[in-house]
Amino acid sequence: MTRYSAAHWGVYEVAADLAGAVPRLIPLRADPDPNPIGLDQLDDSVTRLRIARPAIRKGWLEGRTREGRGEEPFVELPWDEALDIAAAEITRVRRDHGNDAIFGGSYGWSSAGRFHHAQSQLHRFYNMLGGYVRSVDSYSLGAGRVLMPHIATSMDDSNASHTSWDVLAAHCTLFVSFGGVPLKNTRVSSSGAGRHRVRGGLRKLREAGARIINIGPVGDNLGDDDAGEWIATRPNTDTAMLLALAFVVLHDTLFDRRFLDSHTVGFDIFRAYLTGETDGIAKTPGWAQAITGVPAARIATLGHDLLRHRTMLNCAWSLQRAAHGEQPFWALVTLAAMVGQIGLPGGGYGLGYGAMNVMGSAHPRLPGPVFPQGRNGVSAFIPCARVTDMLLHPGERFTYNGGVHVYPDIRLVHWAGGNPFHHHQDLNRLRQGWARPDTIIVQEQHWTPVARQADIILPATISLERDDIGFATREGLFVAMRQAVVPHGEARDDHAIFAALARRLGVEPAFTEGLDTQGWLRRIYDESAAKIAATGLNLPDFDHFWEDGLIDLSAHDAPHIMHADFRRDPVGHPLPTPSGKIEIFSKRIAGFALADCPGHPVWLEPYEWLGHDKAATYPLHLLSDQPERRLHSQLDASPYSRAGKVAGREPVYLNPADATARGIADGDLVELFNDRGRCLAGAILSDAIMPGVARLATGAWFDPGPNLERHGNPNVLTLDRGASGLSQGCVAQTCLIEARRFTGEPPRLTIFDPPQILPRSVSP
Ligand SMILES: Nc1nc2c(c(=O)[nH]1)N[C@H]1C(S)=C(S)[C@@H](COP(=O)(O)OP(=O)(O)OC[C@H]3O[C@@H](n4cnc5c(=O)[nH]c(N)nc54)[C@H](O)[C@@H]3O)O[C@H]1N2
Ligand SMILES: Nc1nc2c(c(=O)[nH]1)N[C@H]1C(S)=C(S)[C@@H](COP(=O)(O)OP(=O)(O)OC[C@H]3O[C@@H](n4cnc5c(=O)[nH]c(N)nc54)[C@H](O)[C@@H]3O)O[C@H]1N2
Ligand SMILES: [Mo]
Repeated sequence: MTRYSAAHWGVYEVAADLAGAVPRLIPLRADPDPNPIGLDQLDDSVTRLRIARPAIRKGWLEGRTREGRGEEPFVELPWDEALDIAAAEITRVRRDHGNDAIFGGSYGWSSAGRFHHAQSQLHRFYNMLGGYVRSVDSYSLGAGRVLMPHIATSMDDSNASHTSWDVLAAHCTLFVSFGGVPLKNTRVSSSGAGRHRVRGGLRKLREAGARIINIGPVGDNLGDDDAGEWIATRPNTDTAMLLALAFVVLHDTLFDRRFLDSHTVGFDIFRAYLTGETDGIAKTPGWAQAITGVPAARIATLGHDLLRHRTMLNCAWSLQRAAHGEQPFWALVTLAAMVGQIGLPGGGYGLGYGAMNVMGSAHPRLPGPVFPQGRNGVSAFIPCARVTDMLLHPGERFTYNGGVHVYPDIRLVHWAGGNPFHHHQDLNRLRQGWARPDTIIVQEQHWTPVARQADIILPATISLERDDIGFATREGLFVAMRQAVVPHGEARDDHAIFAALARRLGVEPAFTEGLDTQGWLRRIYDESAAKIAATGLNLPDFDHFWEDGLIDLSAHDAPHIMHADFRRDPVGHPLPTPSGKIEIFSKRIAGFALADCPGHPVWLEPYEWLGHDKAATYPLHLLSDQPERRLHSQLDASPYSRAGKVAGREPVYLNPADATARGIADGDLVELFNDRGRCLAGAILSDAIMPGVARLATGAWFDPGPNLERHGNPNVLTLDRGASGLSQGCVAQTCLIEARRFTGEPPRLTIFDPPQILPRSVSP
């Protein structure tokens, strides 16, 4: 019997059951392009940072202080005592302030298993108690998730219905991608990557003779063996480029309105803007050259090419993690509609072919197992990236998707399965907000930066220490994740932690429904299997699945073309927009009357960019992209992640011209800074990054020292502001900085040392 473990970064086989020895992980044999990220999950370097026992920050334990978060030592307690204290605090906050003083948004990627999904467990727990303040949307797609249902279809639907790679290889002759298709990002899929397909997909496309063009500030974004063409553009200016391409298409002899007339609404209002009738500015290639830095002739040639090929226009998600992030997505869909190939094989648009492994999958789309969360009795919510605003400004108003809402007054934060000291922008500002609630409870596996910022820390098991089911949309596998090792120390499953809290709070029967883990796994599997049976596909029963370990659905693969039904019959297969068509002009969005997101795609200046006055002081645009050797901050202590560091810090990629001008050589320790913060990084000089741009991946564990983050966490530099009044999405990619060589004595990294832990006896 083979044991398997599913993780966001891939499926692994757990090799050998030698008594006592730590099992070895090997990639799934069926995976043509395995991902090394997850192989070190049981490595000593990772295990030594596990949290062994419940602990409470000393000042909180002794006097309920708020000061000292992130600085004081922790005191270890027996589980029963820690749970009693946590339950009493939840009770106090509910009684004195109400459930809407509890923030359970708890954003983050936690683990891939469908039952032990920490947020789902947390949400169900608080729902049984009457509810909690939730968060909506994602850091990944803050602007996209709000915009897309108004103009085409939801992001979930879009992500699961991209034209498959086999169809692209057979039909597409021009693949134009803003932000490229960085293979590093396709290493993972939310809820578990199966077979890694994108390297092969890109290669087949290229071998079939398609031209592949990468547009953006980073040149090596088309895979390892695939040079492609690179058009370097200034960060955050893609909308201007897209508008100029639309201008060229509009004036081309091959431009044909038929698709626009039959499948879209509002083109003429947009056209008046494009030609300058409404604002006096024609969005010509010359106009765009001044903004993007791309020669007008290059834009014009590309614009004409779009109509002379079977063209797929794609855009990375990063483009919408920026000021006015709605605009590049909207402009891309609009341009694709003008080219007229949406719904044709190999043509149209893609939103994120390079964002995750799932994009372009031909595996069947099936309803997987879900752990039911129940109903939330609290209506207050925030868009997830407004967390610091909420903590700092209770009672203040914010706009979101056409409504006006008020930030709640949070007294208790309970986080499980996410790392805000990884994911949030402007971490120095987050620390100010984080100091305000009375109490912070964190459930974590490792002494991560967020674990160290807790008052009450409850240690959770990792996937390999518990039974679960792995399943991800269009990844083609059900995985029986059988426990492979015993839990570390006294770590407990998140479900067990919440069940124990629920017992103390009188809601255990509602929370567990009398089922244990095996009972739940059976139930959520059977529910999923019943839904799938209704589509004509019969899964084995639970016992056979559990015994076999894997269900491989790839025999049911089928080529897929996004929007094919809609193209064929827009009346019979309307889109879920108000008009049923693609909305180039959205009456609904126009009705929200937002200056920063009007009714059709527009160019709006980013809050910070290379064309901004601020660039005189901070002349480098910082891109903080997804890390190649990790999933966000997970497994940063692993040998694989650490092998990518330079001078012990996260690498920052600089153009040799920018580096030389600052006296920075390859391998130097550098300081990156702006008004918001300062961090160290290790320099890598590269011609694949355009002058004026710096690239520092996310995920180095936050290691704050006095006025200097020691490890290379870009979020001490990034801007914490909403993308627009529509979405309030995060704007991580809108950030100016300056760099200089670091000359002092390099401070020691401390974040990979476990924190100071005191025995119980020193406290009352
Ligand atoms: N500057 C900048 N910032 C960004 C981005 C960017 O592009 N630039 N990207 C953003 C994006 S797209 C995202 S999605 C976010 C990601 O942000 P997060 O999802 O918050 O990042 P992770 O490091 O994956 O954090 C997951 C945490 O959950 C813990 N965990 C894993 N499994 C379990 C479990 O079973 N139980 C419990 N209790 N805990 C568990 C892990 O130890 C880890 O600390 O970051 C965002 N931040
Ligand atoms: N290995 C690994 N893979 C991951 C993740 C991870 O942590 N590790 N995280 C996953 C998650 S949660 C998400 S949401 C996806 C995110 O997927 P993306 O948003 O696509 O990922 P990024 O790496 O942030 O950005 C992709 C590329 O966009 C380019 N770019 C940045 N700004 C601009 C711009 O203004 N214009 C243009 N044209 N290009 C720009 C950069 O060159 C960058 O390499 O990745 C997923 N994949
Ligand atoms: Mo993400």
